[in-house]
Amino acid sequence: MKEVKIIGESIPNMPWQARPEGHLKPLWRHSDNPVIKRNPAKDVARIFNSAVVAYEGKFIGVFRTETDTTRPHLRMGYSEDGLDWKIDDEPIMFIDEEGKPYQPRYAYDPRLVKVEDTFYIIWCTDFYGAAIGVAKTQDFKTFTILENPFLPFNRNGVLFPKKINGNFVMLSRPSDSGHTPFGDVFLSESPDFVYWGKHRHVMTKGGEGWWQNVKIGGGPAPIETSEGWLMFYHGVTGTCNGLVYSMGGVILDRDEPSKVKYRSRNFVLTPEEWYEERGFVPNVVFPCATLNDAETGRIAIYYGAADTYVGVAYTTVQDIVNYIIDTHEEVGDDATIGRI
Ligand code: BMA
Repeated sequence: MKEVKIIGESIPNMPWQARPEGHLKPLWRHSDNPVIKRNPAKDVARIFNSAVVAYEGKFIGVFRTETDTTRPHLRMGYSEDGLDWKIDDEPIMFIDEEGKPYQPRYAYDPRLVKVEDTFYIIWCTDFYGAAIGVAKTQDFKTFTILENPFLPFNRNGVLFPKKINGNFVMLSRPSDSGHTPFGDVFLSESPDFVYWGKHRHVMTKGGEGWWQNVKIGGGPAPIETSEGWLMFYHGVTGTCNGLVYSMGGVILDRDEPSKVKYRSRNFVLTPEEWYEERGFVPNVVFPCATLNDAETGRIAIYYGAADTYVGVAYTTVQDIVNYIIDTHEEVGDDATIGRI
């Protein structure tokens, strides 16, 4: 087993349960999943695909909430322990860069990432169709919407938690206007969070594993480790009963993250429990955030389950990185920077 370390902060009070005895898989689920159940807040029918961070000794999150209209929007939530969440009664109210109110028509699948002293929210927004929306906050009171980084159609914007070679780096998954039947992960850089370029292809769908043969999309913000950037992502396959969303694991090069170093041919989590198999959209696990403890190597993954619930799964950096290395395969242009 390779010795692997998380490079980053420690969160000693993050949620954690040890690997159950005899459990052989790379991830294990929180014993009291789902941690967010149906009808969890005022006028909210379902919360899923949501993002959390450690904040001032506690936990704070941006949640994909759906009311009885089923149109998604974002709300803040707060937790002492990262498991029991109090969700705001109202949506996040955004302003534009001139200070005027500016509400997205819909907002879903948020990621929440701290770079230097600023928290960025990245979500799927309406910009003449599905596209990446971005906003920033420093105090979780004022939320400023920034320029749309990319043209439509695009989803799964995932920001790296630190600048690389002086630039912000964001993954995304260019797509179409509907339930995209294709899609690879790309990377773009920006010196100022306004102009994005140096676009690169990171990874393609497919390979030995059928679970990711229709499309893939980035997940939580990548975790810096001594082996490279560890990222969980979703991979989708088609069946006679519709799409199935599983979770994969990949390690990207630390200095040139458009190069894939290792990628598991196996899913690391797939719908197996009732709350993943049954719900508004059956058979979906969709990771959007992790909490990581550099001191112990513990990782807690927050994932949407069946477009209805929030689940938590655990692993350690040592276990998951070694699993990805042991089961890795090279697919397409994984080994290149992806410029052609
Ligand atoms: C994707 C997104 C996700 C959702 C998934 C499964 O296209 O819309 O929000 O979890 O489909 O329905």
